[in-house]
Amino acid sequence: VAPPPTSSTRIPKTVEINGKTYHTDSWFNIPSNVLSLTSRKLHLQKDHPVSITRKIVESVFPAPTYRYYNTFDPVVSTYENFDSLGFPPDHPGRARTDTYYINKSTLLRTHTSAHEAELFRTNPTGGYLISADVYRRDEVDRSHYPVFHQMEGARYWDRNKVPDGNLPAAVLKDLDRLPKHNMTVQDENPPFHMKRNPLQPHHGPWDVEAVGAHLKRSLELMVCEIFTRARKAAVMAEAENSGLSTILASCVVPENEPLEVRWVEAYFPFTSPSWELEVYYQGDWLEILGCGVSQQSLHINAGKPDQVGWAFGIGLERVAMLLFQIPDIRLFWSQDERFLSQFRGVEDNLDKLRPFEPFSKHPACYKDVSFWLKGSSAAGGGTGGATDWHENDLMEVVRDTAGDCVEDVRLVDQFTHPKTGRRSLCYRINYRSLERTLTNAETNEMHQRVVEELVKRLGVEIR
Ligand code: FA5
Ligand code: MG
Repeated sequence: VAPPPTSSTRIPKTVEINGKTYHTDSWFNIPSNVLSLTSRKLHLQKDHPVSITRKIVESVFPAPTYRYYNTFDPVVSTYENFDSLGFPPDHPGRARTDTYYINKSTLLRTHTSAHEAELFRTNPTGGYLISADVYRRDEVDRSHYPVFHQMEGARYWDRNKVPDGNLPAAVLKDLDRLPKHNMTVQDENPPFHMKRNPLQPHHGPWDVEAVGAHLKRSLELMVCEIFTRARKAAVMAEAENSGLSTILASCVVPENEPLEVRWVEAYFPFTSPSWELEVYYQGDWLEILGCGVSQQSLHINAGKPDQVGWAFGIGLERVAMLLFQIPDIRLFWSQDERFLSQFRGVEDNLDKLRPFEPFSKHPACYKDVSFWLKGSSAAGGGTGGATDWHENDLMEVVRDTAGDCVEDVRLVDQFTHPKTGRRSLCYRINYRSLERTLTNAETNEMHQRVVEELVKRLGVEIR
């Protein structure tokens, strides 16, 4: 049953995305600022940090084994994005609070895995990489944006085409051909029979042992490549800034203490077992990708029941932020020359890669908004309204109204009236432009509009 439309969006009859027209229905929930980003394709914009990052990842997964797919349209069916991957009908990711729908059966992909079922059927080689823009309704802060880019990879082997039908032997032989690295890897996970991550009925333990080992080494090599380049860039910049010649600087790039990574058990409906790879970075473990041994049902449904292999998905912005030391995810969308010019020429010559140098940081301006939720009064007849509340709706109103002038939005206080049962929330909005200093008058006016839109679209009552 289609829920009523979120009050935050007026529904046009049709929308045009990348030259194609789609009919909407009551599921439609895409604000115009998000629609307008569907044509940007940062992963294909030469010398954009997202594109440079894509190239570096591609270099670790070479053709012809891996074939590259970089131009898939962001509009996919609900079936492709969820059902084909085994997402249960009640999976929270399907909700309209989390996903941008054009209509009930058509949406903006939330991940590159939406193309997995099709490529398992049609890709002519033993592996592939996809890079693409993906869309999620989400919170507002320096590492979340409703549009970001993912890279998906897969590698598989056909049981009937390997020597003696010995799949593990063939996979281990390929593993042996991969380069070694000197990272410190923590991996305490048993290779299979984990809770929620059972050995699949079509796999023997040695299949999983071998495929998992190939997967892990391949991804460790990728992370090693990225971090080695990031370190080299930082050292070169430091040397240049202190007046060393670049030739001399390139000789002093140190052998740093080995990079530390760890494998953590994870869960995805379309892999078993599944893991996430975390990197120790500036004192914290940072998740950078999800992966696992592909569910055999996907290969079977693709008409290739004898294929066995692995898949992963990585966030390109997250990697690019580390690689270039980019502090705020909004910067990727900047058309400001002071941003773009810093990366010119890097895609063709990765030795030119340097950390991003922030242009002057403009002052922050914090404004609070406190309100009672719609219909949350006991006297008003129950709790109906309060249960409709979803924070992402507020985030979207803020983005829609103040655009990229908002750096983050945080819940700072909440309160339920002991007698009436009404619920009150207080959010703190940080207004800060990346490109200029906002005037007081401008910020006040913007905040005023945000408050008015919250009342109009979400029916809250300002305190
Ligand atoms: C997925 O999207 C799975 N499709 C990944 C996968 C593919 C698993 C194939 C198994 C096999 P997840 O939602 O965790 O998983 O996202 C994967 C990566 O995308 C994350 O590790 C992170 O690097 C990046 N990512 C996720 N959400 C965001 C976000 N809001 N902003 C920036 N990067 C994000
Ligand atoms: Mg994750």
